[in-house]
Order: sequence, then C-alpha cells, then structure tokens
Amino acid sequence: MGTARKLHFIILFFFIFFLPTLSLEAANLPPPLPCDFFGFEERTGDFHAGDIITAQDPDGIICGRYTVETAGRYGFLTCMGDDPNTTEVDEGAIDEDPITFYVNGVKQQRQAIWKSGEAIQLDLGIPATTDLGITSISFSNSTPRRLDTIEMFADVTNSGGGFVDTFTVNWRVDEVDIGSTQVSELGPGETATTEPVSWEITGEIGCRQVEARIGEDNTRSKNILVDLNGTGRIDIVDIMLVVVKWNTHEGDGKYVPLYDMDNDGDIDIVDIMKVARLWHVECSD
Ligand SMILES: [Ca+2]
Ligand SMILES: [Ca+2]
Ligand SMILES: [Ca+2]
Ligand SMILES: [Ca+2]
Repeated sequence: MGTARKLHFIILFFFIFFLPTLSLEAANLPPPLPCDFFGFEERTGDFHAGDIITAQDPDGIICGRYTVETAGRYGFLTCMGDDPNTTEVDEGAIDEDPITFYVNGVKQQRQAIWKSGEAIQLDLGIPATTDLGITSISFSNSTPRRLDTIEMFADVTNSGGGFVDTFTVNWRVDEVDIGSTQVSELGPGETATTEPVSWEITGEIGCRQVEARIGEDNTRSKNILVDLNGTGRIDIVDIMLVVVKWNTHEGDGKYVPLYDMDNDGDIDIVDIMKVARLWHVECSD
C-alpha cells in the first residue's frame, strides 16, 4: 500500500468514526436567522408614520415589532426565530409557523408563514374604528312587568374591511349601568349577537330607555314599555291592580311588592297616582 493510499484510508477512517462525534459535540447550533416581513397598506391612508405593527407566533410570543416610518408601507419587520439551544425559552417562531399581525393593536385577518432567513411580503391595513355598529337591540320578553328579569341582546355588525378583536358592549337603562358583555373576533361583514345581559326591572313602570354602547360614542337605544300585567300598555287594568291593594303594608299578608311603586313598604295614594299618570303612555323609539 502506497503512502497516498494509506492517507486515503486515514482520511476515510476519520470521516467514518470521528465526524459523527464532532457534529454531536457541536450542540451549540447557531440560532436561526430571523424572517423579515414587509408590505404596503391595503387601502390608501391605512398606514401613518408612528403606527405600531407587531408580529406574534402561534405560541403567543411577540417575535417582532415595527414602527412605521413612511406612510403607506412598513418593513423590514424582523420576526425572531426560536433558538433550539434554549429549549426552556421560546424566543419566537419555527419554520411553517403562521404569524399573526396587529396594527395599532388591531388584529389583522391576513397571516404569513414564517421561514428562517427569508423576506416575505404581506400587505396589511387598519380598519376604521367606526366600522362596528350596533344594528339592533332585542329582549327575551318585549312586554315585561315591573320586577320581572329579562335578557337583553344586541346585534353588532362589522361593516369595515378589517378584522376586529375582542370588544365590550356596555348596557344602560335610563342612564344607569346594568352590565356588559364581551364579543370576540368579528370579521369583515360579519354580524354577531351578544351573549344576554340580565336586567331586573326595579323602579318605574312606563317607557324605559335601554342603551347598548361600544366605547364612548357608538350607541344604540331602544325603548321598552314596562307595566304591571304584561300587556305592553298601561291602562285601567294596571291602575285597578294597585287600587285593590290600597292600604296594605309589608307583612300584612296582602301587600304585593310589585304594586308598591315607590318601594316604601305600603301601597297608598302615591303608588296609585304613579300608575294613573302613565295611563296610555306612548313608548316608541
Ligand atoms: Ca428556544
Ligand atoms: Ca414559538
Ligand atoms: Ca297593562
Ligand atoms: Ca308605596
């Protein structure tokens, strides 16, 4: 065997036996190259200097953040990858992760797929904040009696071009807060009906104003007539219901809280007059 041949064998031997060991020992892999995103506004006027764009991986890790410098475009937004050397820490995305984007906190419908070391275009937009509208209000019972508890619902429509994340609908009756309910994720053109909010009808009979509100200015109201016998109007029957309980008191066995209009523990002329003055009251929106 010649020297050159011997050398070949030694090199071969080295590759077969030592190289796998070397690569195993090279446990400190380089961290993955990040993925860069860039793009343009979906509609003219969507992006302004100072707008904040964030990118989030499927684990909820914010892998990148970018402040818009030039109106109408963004990028590069550098989205970090997850370093495989630190299994206990999730630094970002791995290949094929779908990335979710937020513009000024507004979730975007479009996603992009993360690929280490690539530059990927994804156009984004900011839906106008006035895109959400309360289109109707409804009640579990539209002819309730005083002291009944009814449930209230609102239909909310997203008529804008963007995707709206979780928001709150607040309820008031005659300008007193009643409760609130959350609506999650409403896409463009979608309508959702809120979860019910309960209202125990204490206080006055007559025309009560129910108001649903998103934020400060986005409101819708609907009036509902409350009476004493659930007929949807206040007439002689309602008045007589109180009259026959005249001069009853809490604890006397005849007193009915429903007809004690001022909740003072007795049924007297004050309660009768409160019903009588609402005789045939009109209640429309
Ligand atoms: Ca890691
Ligand atoms: Ca991750
Ligand atoms: Ca009635
Ligand atoms: Ca009373």
